[in-house]
Amino acid sequence: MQTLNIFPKPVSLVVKPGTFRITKSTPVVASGEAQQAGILFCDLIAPATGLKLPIQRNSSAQPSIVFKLNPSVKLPPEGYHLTISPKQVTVQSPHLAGLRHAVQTLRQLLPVSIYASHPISGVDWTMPYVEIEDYPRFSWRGAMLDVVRHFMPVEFIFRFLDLLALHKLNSFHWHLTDDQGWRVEIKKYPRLTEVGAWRRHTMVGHWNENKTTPQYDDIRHGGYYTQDEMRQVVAYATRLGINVVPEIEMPGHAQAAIASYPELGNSDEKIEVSSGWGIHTHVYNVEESTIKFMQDVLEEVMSIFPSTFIHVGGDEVPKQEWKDSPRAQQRIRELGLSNEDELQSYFISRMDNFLTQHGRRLIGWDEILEGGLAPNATVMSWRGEAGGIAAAQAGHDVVMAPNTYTYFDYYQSPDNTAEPLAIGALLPLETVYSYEPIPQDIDESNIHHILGVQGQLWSEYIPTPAKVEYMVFPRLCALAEVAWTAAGQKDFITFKGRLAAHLLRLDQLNVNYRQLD
Ligand code: TNX
Repeated sequence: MQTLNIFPKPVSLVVKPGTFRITKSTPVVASGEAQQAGILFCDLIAPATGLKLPIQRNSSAQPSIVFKLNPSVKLPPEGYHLTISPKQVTVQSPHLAGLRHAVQTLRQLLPVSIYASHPISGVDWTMPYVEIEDYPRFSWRGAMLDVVRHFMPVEFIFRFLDLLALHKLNSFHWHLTDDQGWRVEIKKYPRLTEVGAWRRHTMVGHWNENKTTPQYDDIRHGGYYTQDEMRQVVAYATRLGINVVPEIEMPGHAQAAIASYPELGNSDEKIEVSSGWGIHTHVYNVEESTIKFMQDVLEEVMSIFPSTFIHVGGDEVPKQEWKDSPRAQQRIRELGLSNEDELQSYFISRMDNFLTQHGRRLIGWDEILEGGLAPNATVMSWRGEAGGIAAAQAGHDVVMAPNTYTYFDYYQSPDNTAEPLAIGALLPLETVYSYEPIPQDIDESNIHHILGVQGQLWSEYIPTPAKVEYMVFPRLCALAEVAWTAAGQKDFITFKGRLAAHLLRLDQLNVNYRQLD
């Protein structure tokens, strides 16, 4: 009997003696919406097995693999029930999301070469008899990827989504705009990508070593995603059970947009798309025309991304330009506000109203709390947990993304010299695993506001997909378990053992993960 290593660890798992064998004539039985899960299963096992399993609507007598949407199975959201017995594999869930997670579990029950990209001969495609009941602890299980500081080709986005789904993560936060580039095609404002998607060159080495005489390479860098490509990404993600949350930064991290449309800025200074790192001083002005511009952008963004949540950034907004600008000061008075923090809140509130009117929900980094939180806003808490706690206590939803536990751009080992260049700090695997997303100081009645947890990959020092994989894995495996598995079921020692076996799957997929210590 093979060792069982379902990842993240399921709620309950009972193994029985015996195995179920998949052959070329094993039918997959699914009807209605459940067919989507059946097709996903067939598609995912086809490359390694070389099998094209027949898909049927109705059950037949022979051994078969059945996917069933069953509203009477009582399970929390995204839960599934899986039984493998001599005659039948049965997957049941009240929701399609649960059936999709079960597909990933089934794949993990097969021999590890199921993850190969080409047919492997001489393997018996068997799964042990099991009884599994499984559901996630949190509804937001996310990963953020910054494709601005370094552009990532769309093919890699598909691969990244595959890897998220494998870990039962369900939210892909796509950081699409920043000082160093604008990566979303917006039909109404073509200069955002004609100008804003490109920078002349890029800083070489660490920002700390570049403060006096910055060094740059001589390579133009950039790229963007067309609306068609982004729609393909959304479709691909949906099929895997992943929601794509786009992020359009405002009112800071705006230099690429201001370089494209200078009227969005606060001065006549000619600025370029940034080539360096750190917090930038150029922010949007708060003219009505700029608010309209951002809402036009959001309108196109909403037409591409069906996600309820739309991320508007809101982090790291230096207030100096607003302090220095007579126009911004006049706006503060006109709007009856008392300071620049409130001006930022005003900006975000206008977006909150706009998104709410369109049936969407605004989410932003915890700085959106500073001048007063917009009424319907959800907070992503990155500067530790304080912002998340304050927001939850005030009755707002929260996604926990504290840098101290979830920033995968930090070093993985205290011995930096043996590691590729990173932004700094230290975040070892064990620290990620130890994270408890529900802080002690939240009242019982507000705990439900903690939607979940998310890992972040900022890409200042991450120029290639291979390095993304190095920084993300295996830390994302730990985060997946933080997000899925009940706190009482977690144990780092046994996790590490299971992880070693799980990494064999990533080997088959040629994931460039960091080796375990
Ligand atoms: C802070 S986290 C930022 C990013 C940087 C990151 C580097 C956040 C909301 N803003 O702009 O890339 O630190 O770790």
